[in-house]
Formats: sequence, C-alpha cells, structure tokens
Amino acid sequence: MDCIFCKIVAGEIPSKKIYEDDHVFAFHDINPIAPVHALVIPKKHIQNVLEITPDDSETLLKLHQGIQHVARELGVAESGFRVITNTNEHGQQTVFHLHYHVVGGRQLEWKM
Ligand code: D5M
Repeated sequence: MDCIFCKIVAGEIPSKKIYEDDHVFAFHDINPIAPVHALVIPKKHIQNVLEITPDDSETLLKLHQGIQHVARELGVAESGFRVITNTNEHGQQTVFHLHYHVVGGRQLEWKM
C-alpha cells in the first residue's frame, strides 16, 4: 500500500520517533505548527475517523494512552495541549492514514 505513514511504521521512511507499542506509533511532525507537534497513529492502516469500527476499540484506547505518553514525554501535560484529527477535504486531511496531531508548547488560540 502506498501510504507514507505505513512506511514510517515499517521503518521504510525515517521519522523522529517518540513512542511505540504494539498498536501505536508516535513521532514528531515534519512541519511543526507549534514548539510541540507530534503525530500519534495506529499501526493498522485506517483512513480516518470515518473508518473506525468496533473492531478497533483496543487500538483506540492505545491511541489515547499514546497521546497521554507523548504529552508527558514532551512536557505539555500540565500546561495543556490540543489533539486534532483532520478529516477529508474541508478538514484539510493530506495524509489518509488516521493520525492525531498533539500540539502545544505555547498558548493556543481558537480561531479558524
Ligand atoms: O497532516 C499530515 C501531517 O503529516 C502534516 O502535518 C505533515 C505531516 N507529515 C507528512 N509527512 C511526514 C513525515 N515523513 N514525517 C513526519 N511528518 C510528516 P494532515 O492532518 O493530513 O494535514
């Protein structure tokens, strides 16, 4: 499958890894929008939130535990951070492998 994030999980494309377990891979975004900008992804290829099924319940829990780990590891758990998953065209999704952006390290605003 020609998916850049599957290739990162497989180690075929280099990444700055933060965390990995049996279900989840986390790494620094190549184009950060804040001092902390990580991506937390399932190892399983899921296109986006619209494709999550009940079979993915364990993966979803592990993804959220991965987010917790990344937030603590990168020092933003106390100060706060934002979790974003862009979906399809209006959401400006560019990589069609489910991923959660973990963004923080500065005061964020809520403007679109
Ligand atoms: O976000 C896709 C995100 O993926 C975007 O912020 C850039 C990031 N990206 C793309 N390629 C790489 C590699 N090779 N390493 C790290 N980060 C990467 P979206 O929500 O789909 O717009």
